[in-house]
Amino acid sequence: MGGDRVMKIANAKALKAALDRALRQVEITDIHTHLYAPCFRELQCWGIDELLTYHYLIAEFFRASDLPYDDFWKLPKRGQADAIWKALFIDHSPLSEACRGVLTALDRLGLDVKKRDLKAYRKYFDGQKVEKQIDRVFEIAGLRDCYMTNDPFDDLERPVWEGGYRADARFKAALRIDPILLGWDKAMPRLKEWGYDVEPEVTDRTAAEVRRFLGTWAKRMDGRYVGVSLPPTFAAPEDSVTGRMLEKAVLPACLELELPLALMVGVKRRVNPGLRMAGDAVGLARIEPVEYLCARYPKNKFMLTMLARENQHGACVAARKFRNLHLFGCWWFVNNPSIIDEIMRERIELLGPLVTPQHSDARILEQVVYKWDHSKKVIGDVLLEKYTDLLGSGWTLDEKELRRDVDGFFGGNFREFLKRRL
Ligand code: RAT
Ligand code: ZN
Repeated sequence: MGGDRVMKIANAKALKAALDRALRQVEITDIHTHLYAPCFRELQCWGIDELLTYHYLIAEFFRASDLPYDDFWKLPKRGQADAIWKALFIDHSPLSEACRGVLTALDRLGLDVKKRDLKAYRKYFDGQKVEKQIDRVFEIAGLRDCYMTNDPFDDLERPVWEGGYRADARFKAALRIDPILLGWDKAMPRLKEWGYDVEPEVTDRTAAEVRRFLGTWAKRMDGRYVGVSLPPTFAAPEDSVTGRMLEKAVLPACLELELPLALMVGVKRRVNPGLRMAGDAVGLARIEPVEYLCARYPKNKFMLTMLARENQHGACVAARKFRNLHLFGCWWFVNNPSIIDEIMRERIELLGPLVTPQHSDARILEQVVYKWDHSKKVIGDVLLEKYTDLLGSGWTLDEKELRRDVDGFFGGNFREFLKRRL
């Protein structure tokens, strides 16, 4: 019986008000983005021309225009943005999620979208300094911090890590290892060049050297997890370079470094190469490789997000079976209100509150504004329904408990997972 008595939530109106407050005040940890800390300078994309030339919009542009691909790619960034603005916002209504996102971001930044005045938007962004813009965007989006995607094979990013990196608590590192697992033929010569004694085959020596490489980079970056995006054909166990590298090098390194491995499964790269980065698509993956990894490596932690809508249910069931598996995000083609709604329901119904329902995948700074605005709305609506059902059973709840849950959904659960002992 402490003096700290918290009022129970008494009725539907109080529930809605408490939930709205919790959602408004929650400080979000965005666990997968392509944003960069300020020291990476021009690697961080921001502003209206970058927003308009986001690869989601480029894919949509080519459906609305008959401009040949190469002619588009030859245009300067502003020219590309002009073409996209005209095709997707003026000649057609900007109804898609990616188009609506641009408008939400502009609106929340205080720009008048009714005017459809691209020149005025450019003028506004031209007058901003990126450091200040980061502060402003983080504040509007309600972001406490985010995880970057950090690739040691990226020739623009690597030099910053090797000299000039300045930590910023808002930007945490995640070591991205796609080249090691999916492009060993190209990664191998680079590792050799950097002084690692590696060969095309995953010999014991090569695996040990890859572990050394991962350890060096995880420590240099203070990486908080290791990540890879995988094709729908991803298999484990598998008698292949990928399979051997995963089990002989990556998982032992993750265990030793106490870092989870984030599996992002289901992307088919370059289905339409003419679209470049916008040409990736989705395929149905199998859940068995994830189950195998979680069962075979119970001391390793795994994070999982899947790209196909049809894979979401299986992913929830897998997460029920393995406490070393943390589900996160509605990734890319499933980051749409109708699908977020469905996935959020599935996850809550099968897993209760212990998931991370969303990450932004933002590449352009201002995207976090819309990605979180739109997702919070959908997640909030589902939560309202679920808490209403809960109160309908006769259960009672106070605002502190509600906040605990909401904080968990938007970052707390992930932090708990990172700390969890297995
Ligand atoms: O969502 C995206 O922007 C994709 O292009 C990918 O980067 C994907 O999220 C990934 O991390 O592989
Ligand atoms: Zn991503």
